[in-house]
Amino acid sequence: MKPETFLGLDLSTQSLTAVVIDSATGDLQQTSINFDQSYPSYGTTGGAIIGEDATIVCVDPKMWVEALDDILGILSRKGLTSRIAGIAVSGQQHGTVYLNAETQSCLQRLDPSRPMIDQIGGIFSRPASPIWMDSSTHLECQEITEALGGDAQVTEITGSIATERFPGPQIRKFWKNDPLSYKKTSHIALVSSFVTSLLIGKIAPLDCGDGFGTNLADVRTGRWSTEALEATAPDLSCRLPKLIRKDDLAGAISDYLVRRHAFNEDTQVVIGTGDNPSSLAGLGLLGVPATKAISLGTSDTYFGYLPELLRGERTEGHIFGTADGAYMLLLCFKNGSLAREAVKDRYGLTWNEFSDILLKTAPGNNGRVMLPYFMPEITPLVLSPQVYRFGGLEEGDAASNVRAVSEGQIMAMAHHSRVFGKKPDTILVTAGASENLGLLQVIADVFDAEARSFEVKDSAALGAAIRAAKWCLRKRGDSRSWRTLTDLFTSQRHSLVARPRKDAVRVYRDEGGLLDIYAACEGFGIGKGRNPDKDIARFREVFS
Ligand code: XUL
Repeated sequence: MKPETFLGLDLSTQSLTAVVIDSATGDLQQTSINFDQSYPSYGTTGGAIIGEDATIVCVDPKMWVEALDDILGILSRKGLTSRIAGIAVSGQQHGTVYLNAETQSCLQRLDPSRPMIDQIGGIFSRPASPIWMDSSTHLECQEITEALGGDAQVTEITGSIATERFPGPQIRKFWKNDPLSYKKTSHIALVSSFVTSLLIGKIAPLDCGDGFGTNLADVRTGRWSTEALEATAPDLSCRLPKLIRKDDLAGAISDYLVRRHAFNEDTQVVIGTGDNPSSLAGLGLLGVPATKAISLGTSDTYFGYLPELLRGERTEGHIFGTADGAYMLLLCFKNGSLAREAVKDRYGLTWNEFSDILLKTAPGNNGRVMLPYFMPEITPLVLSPQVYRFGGLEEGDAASNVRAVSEGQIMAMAHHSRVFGKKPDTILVTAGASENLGLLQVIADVFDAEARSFEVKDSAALGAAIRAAKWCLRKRGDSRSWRTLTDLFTSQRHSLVARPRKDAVRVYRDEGGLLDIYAACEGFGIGKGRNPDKDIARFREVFS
């Protein structure tokens, strides 16, 4: 039978998910492996190892290798692999994998009768991969910024200010702290290109979706930036993968995987990308700038499509590339689901009870606001974790804390997303917490926009499968659009919708409303503003 299905693999923070789609029938099958549960010997919590110094967060990349071999084994035992025509990878962004000169030859000599992990232990020149949750490179960010001439210059070239979790500052720190291991490193991969390399049995290129989130590429040209590379570490260019502007072929699947997991030898592997650019494709938002997306996963992200680069100075938000060769803008909040979970668990609630509280309590929380920095935060930058409570928010009051953590998170998004300009009319909500109707209602009210949960929970894995499908189908002369492909896998499914409620919108968005109070609290919390108590008192007079 002609291979007709497409596989998307999403290696996210906590799990590896495989989505297999059939472009003829619209069928979709999904399987996941949770890292903490399946690989306890790697000692991860939530898929990561958080150091005593909470700014240091890493993973042993061998865990990802095991997970890949295992998930492909599951697909093979289900009889799915032989029909797969194309594969693409979505990876948690910014994580780096350090590989030595043996890598390529080792990947080509793998024996299909043995697990991958037993044969490739020797390719790593650094045992730990720093991941996106790491924020230990503040000093290196300052050094890079100074070398490039300031925040505005770094943003103009690389699309973001020098950012702690990005590969540039991470590589600089590695080179400074361990120059010998840096010397032994022949290839530096990102998570998406690393997993793609394992699929094709050779060093894979990197796409601009992930490549722009490095502080190393020039977003204006789509090439590695000589200035940024020089500001980062010596002889870096020969260690980085080839940078590719938009969807393209990475290579054919390796012989090892054909024989080990019964893939068809014609299976094509399309270039991988980061989980957020992949989600953008999966959500059907390529070419659709008016609708924005919120992903409520381990990290919360707010993102949208940009047909062209933003003009003017900016220090917030990150520019990444997209599968169609354009751009997206993204804000990332580290205290996402783990912060919500900390509050839920503190009061012994279920997710349904959490959602019910949000649906039953009053928007605005009578001026009680939380800044939920349970761990270091990315937006705004907070390196020492601390939970701030304002307006007399008592720690013992479960309902007020549930509302405060949710409003605090969503208002942070609304406040910082002003960098996008016009507010959206519709927001698609994806990832784990998108099933939570209470959170959807807070999003709708704070943004004054319809909030709609996305039908497929892992839009990043779906996006990867769609990227594989789009590339392979185009080669066969089938030019179905991104939107048509997404609709094929989503339009029959159920989705939750929350519409903005006029009175609630006023509480947040009128002058002196809770969004203004949030801005004052955040300014005070990060040491850049005055005490917000008087503003909160005025808010209560007007809105309570
Ligand atoms: C985005 C970011 C996270 C990771 C993990 O900049 O750091 O969203 O991609 O999902």
